[in-house]
Amino acid sequence: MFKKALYISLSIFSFFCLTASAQLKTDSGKFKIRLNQIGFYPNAPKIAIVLTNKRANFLLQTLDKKTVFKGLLKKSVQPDFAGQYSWIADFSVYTKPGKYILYVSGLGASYPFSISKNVHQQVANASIKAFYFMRASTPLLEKYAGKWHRAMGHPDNKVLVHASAVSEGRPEGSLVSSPRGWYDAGDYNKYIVNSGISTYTLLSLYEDFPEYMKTVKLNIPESGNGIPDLLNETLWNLRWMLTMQDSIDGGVYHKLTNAAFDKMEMPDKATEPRYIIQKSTAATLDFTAVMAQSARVFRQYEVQLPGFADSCREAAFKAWEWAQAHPHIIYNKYVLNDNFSPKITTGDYGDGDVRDEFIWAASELFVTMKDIKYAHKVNLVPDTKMPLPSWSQVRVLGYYSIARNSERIANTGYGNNIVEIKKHIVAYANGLIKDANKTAYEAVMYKKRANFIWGSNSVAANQGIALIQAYKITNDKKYLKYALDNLDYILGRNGTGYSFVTGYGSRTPMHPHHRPSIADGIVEPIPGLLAGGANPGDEDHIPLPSFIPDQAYIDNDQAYASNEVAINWNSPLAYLANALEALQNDIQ
Ligand code: G3I
Ligand code: 9MR
Repeated sequence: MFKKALYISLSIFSFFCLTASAQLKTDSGKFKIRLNQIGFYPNAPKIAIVLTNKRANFLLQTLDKKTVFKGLLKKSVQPDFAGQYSWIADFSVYTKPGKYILYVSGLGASYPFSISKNVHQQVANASIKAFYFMRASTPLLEKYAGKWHRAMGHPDNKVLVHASAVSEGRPEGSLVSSPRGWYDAGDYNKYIVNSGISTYTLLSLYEDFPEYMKTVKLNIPESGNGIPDLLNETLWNLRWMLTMQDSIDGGVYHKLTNAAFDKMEMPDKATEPRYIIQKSTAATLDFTAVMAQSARVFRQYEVQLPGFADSCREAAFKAWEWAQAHPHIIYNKYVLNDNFSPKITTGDYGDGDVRDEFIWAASELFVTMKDIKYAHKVNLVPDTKMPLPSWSQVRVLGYYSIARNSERIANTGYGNNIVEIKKHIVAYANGLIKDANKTAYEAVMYKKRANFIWGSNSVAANQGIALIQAYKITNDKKYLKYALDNLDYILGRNGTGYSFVTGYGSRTPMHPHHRPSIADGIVEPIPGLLAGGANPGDEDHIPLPSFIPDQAYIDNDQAYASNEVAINWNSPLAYLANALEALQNDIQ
């Protein structure tokens, strides 16, 4: 009976989906004109990608169909991953604020968009507010969460010590309290490794743009307490992270999790037992780095948060010592599950190579303590490689910190190395932008197929961060244009035609793999969340409409390999969107 009802409702659902997508295909201007669906800064570059096979005119029109600019499509220099050339509508010279559409004869009109100052302000704010919606251990009240208000889930004040996590004073099955923190993603678990880069990225947004970030108000419970809201939100996770350290030996647990992923239910219904799982070197070093960074950031808020910066610094020291003594404790789910029960089948964030974690942790301690001994403890620059940051590759996060704090550490005797690190960052950015304009979507993201992995949108956003670092080092405005191209990519100028941020754009994910968005009975998913993005890997085995790298995406709530959300994807989006808002007058 249930199955039959499910079948009928699925059929009706698929009918509507097919009808909707057929409609979109016939409404081909909306589908075939790919642009940032939010809009453009008046003085910045403005392009759209038009999927057509011949040169044509395009018109920029007001919403009441008045043509304000006319141009000719230009053919892309290179084809896309499917071998198709695209056509580019460039209307950068038009600068008058307003609401517009692009019209291409034979195709029709694009989605409407704005030309205005602060054009990304709302999506930028929402990308940080999204973290509030990810909070564990607290109810989300209507005055902050609007229609997405919900009951408290996961108090996490009685978390079981898993057999893998046993230590002096903490026998198996004993209880620890580890509340707060953000849910990692579409699941309800909390992982230190992924919290590391996510929290760092938000703190870095503050370190790079403190004056701008002080003006950003998010309407969260702490708003108005004298601390910028970005930092207030970050504190929610930092306070959780601090509880994940074993205060006796300084080691940090890899994760706090259920044994298996929860059903698609609301947080307060998901009441399976929670465990802290084995300490790991990666988690401990990521923790060291974030606590060291946090100690220097929150030093300025001593009045509001007496003692907090000191607690972070002490936690960082203890964690660093543990990592020295345990340099290769790797989280490996197979080893873990062969030796302990219950078996733990949630996310891994396992990383067998912790050399980059040592570099990052040492860099942050060096910058915070202004003490070169940390820079000498680990060879910070073993070679000239600059791997793009991700949860498993954190080396360059340390370099960004060194570069952004170069004045702070100017007298430590590390001088030439700082110059070298800055050069490497700039060289990396130069590599990213080389020939990016020749790609079919005129974006850095389009240079390599290999960018289209699980969480590909975070690749685009992290490339944007690298470009902004290069701008900060050189003051050369050209980098900002390329950073903006990748934001345009995320907001609609891409092979899927989606703006990947829930609630921001005309065609946005409606079915992200995100338990509250699935279970809350509200049509619109929680806003401000970045979907993982195009990924031909198809690890979830949900049939994709295409395996062409930049088109391999489906808005299906089971499709976790392309349509999940995650804190380490939202944080670089938050960085990129807010940084560009802060720098909007410099984009050329
Ligand atoms: O980096 C390699 C790349 O070199 C290679 O070309 C490519 C080809 O497959 O694979 C790339 O690795 C992939 C990696 O993601 C990229 O970051 C792996 O195949 C892929 O399995 C791995 O997926 C990770 C996934 O967990 C499965 O472990 C994602 O990074 C990671 O974001 C995701 O994280 C999950 C948590 O476990 C649980 N919570 C949700 C969260 C988001 O989905
Ligand atoms: O919901 C889980 C998501 O957070 C993970 O990224 C993903 C991959 O580890 O797994 C999801 O959980 C699925 C599980 O792996 C297999 N059974 C179905 C679960 C829900 O789709």
